Amino acid sequence: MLEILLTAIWILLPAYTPNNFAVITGGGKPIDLGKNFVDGKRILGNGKTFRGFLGGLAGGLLTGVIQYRIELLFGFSVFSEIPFLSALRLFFLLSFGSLAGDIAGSFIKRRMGIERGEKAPLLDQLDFLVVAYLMASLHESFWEIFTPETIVAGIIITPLLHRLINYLAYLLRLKNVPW
Ligand code: CTP
Ligand code: MG
Ligand code: K
Repeated sequence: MLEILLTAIWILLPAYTPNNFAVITGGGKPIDLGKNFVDGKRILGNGKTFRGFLGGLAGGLLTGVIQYRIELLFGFSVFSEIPFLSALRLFFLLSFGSLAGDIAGSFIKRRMGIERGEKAPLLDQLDFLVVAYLMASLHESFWEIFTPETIVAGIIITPLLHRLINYLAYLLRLKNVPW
């Protein structure tokens, strides 16, 4: 049980860290270029920026590469089950999927009339995860690394971890609100 939880967290780290890196690197030109949707509200809002996206992607890739090194160093294999370049493509899919899911979440929030930075329970915590899973499932070795148990464990544990991590980011004054 604990092993499944820890494995799920380990596998999902390249999907978790992009949003934290985005908080640090974000700012500047918004991805929606400041434009409104047909409903007169912003398409995505100022919380989704190119710099945040690119920093997040770089951060997710870096996380995966470090994890791969740690596995080789300490002699266990989750990602190192597959060759490095193949793992690198999986890190990309997890990070990119995470950021794309976060953008999709903002799009939905704006359509629901929820302002940038306002919380949307469950949506905020699962948007990035669902799209990260979908993107990762495009990888040929997806089922060598993910199991149905780790996938379900990820869905259960992520909202809890998300709250914990955002609260820490808030305490560290990286975020203005604890969600
Ligand atoms: N961020 C960014 N670019 C992204 C994602 C995040 O610049 N693609 C930065 C922004 O500074 C954002 C912060 O990370 O404010 C926190 O991300 P998030 O909570 O997803 O954004 P919110 O500001 O809460 O906006 P939204 O309501 O649209 O989720
Ligand atoms: Mg937010
Ligand atoms: K979000």
